[in-house]
Amino acid sequence: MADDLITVTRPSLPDLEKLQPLLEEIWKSGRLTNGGRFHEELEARLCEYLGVEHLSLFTNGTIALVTALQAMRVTGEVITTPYTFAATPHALLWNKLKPVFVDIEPDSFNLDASKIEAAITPETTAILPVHCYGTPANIDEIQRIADLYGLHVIYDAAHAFAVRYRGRSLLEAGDISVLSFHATKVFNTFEGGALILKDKKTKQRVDYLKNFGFANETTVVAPGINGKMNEFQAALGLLQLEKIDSDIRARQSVYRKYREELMGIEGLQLMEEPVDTEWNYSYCPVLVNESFPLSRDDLYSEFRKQGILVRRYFYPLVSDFPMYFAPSAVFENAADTAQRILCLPIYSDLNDEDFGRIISCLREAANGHHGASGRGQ
Ligand code: T4K
Repeated sequence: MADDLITVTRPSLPDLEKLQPLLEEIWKSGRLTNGGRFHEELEARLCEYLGVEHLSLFTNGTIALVTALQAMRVTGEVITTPYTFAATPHALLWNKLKPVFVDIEPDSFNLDASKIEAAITPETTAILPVHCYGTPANIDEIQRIADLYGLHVIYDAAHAFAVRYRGRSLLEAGDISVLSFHATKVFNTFEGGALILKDKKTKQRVDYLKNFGFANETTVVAPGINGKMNEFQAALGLLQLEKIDSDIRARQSVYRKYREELMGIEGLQLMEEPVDTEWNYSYCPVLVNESFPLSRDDLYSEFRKQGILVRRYFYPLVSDFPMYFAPSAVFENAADTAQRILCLPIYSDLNDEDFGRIISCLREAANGHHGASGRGQ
């Protein structure tokens, strides 16, 4: 394997010198966590930037998701997608909720809203869709169903930082949206996350829940968790926010270069940019179709041999994990997508040389000039 690995993503970081004065301030004040000045400032700045009214910062996206379900007092069964990262259904199990998986649409990779109603039972209290790869889920239809059946909608928007849909923040959809600021995300604070909330009262409840349930020094209103973002993460977030627009523009340009290159390669299908959407280009998902000479897994191995660490997000399906597996459950589109998906490297400073290596590997595979044996051999 080559020394100069290309990974599926690489975090964007601010100049280290810019962080130094903020760290000095933290050191001087001795305020390290529990709602310090940087935490408060980042909440305000993110609301402004994202175009939302209420936001609560978290130590990571998973704890934020666990807390969102608790905040909405979700019980019983929750309808969700099998085509997602483990954190989505795990957050349900942490709340002793039962995930009920519903298949995805083949093009958007998002929950198929037309199949939700058939999965609703008297125990259903919420829908937990994912805006997979930052592509908006079918928010109108999901809301219509939720209103009809009296269900909560909590969006796992871990991939959807800064995504705008029909001129508004996508994060306004549903009762709560959950963001991740993990190192691998478009906007990162090393680890981190946030909840986008509809009103002051819910924001207050969430702020209590992420601090063990403390409403004040002596009153604990619920068995909350420690989900607080610390001052280091928040200070870093303020610097990350200064360059987020240029980071997204750089990702867009990488994505569009992929589009040009992939148009000439039979059997590879790059995800379409969603319509009416200001996208964040967080992932570069490609379907490896039957007409491509190599199977998805052979292409994956070929990349790895050349030191290019592409990923199969999301394979295997979470519904195939032992804690969720139901032998009779078949999610046709999700299963098919999980077998064909490959996420190519995308990040803001992916340079021309590395991009060239990725494309050469794809071209060689397309032309049969590689070590792998090809389909059916
Ligand atoms: N909901 C959804 C839909 C999600 O996708 C996620 C997270 C969550 C909820 C939960 O949010 P958090 O609790 O994480 O805030 C990664 C991430 O760990 C995970 O955050 C993300 N989804 C998931 C899709 O991807 P892995 O196991 O693939 O990460 P890893 O360590 O293999 O990293 C992938 C590549 O990124 C590495 O090859 C190199 C690069 N990388 C990674 C890290 C951690 C870096 O260059 N620097 C780094 O520090 O899960």
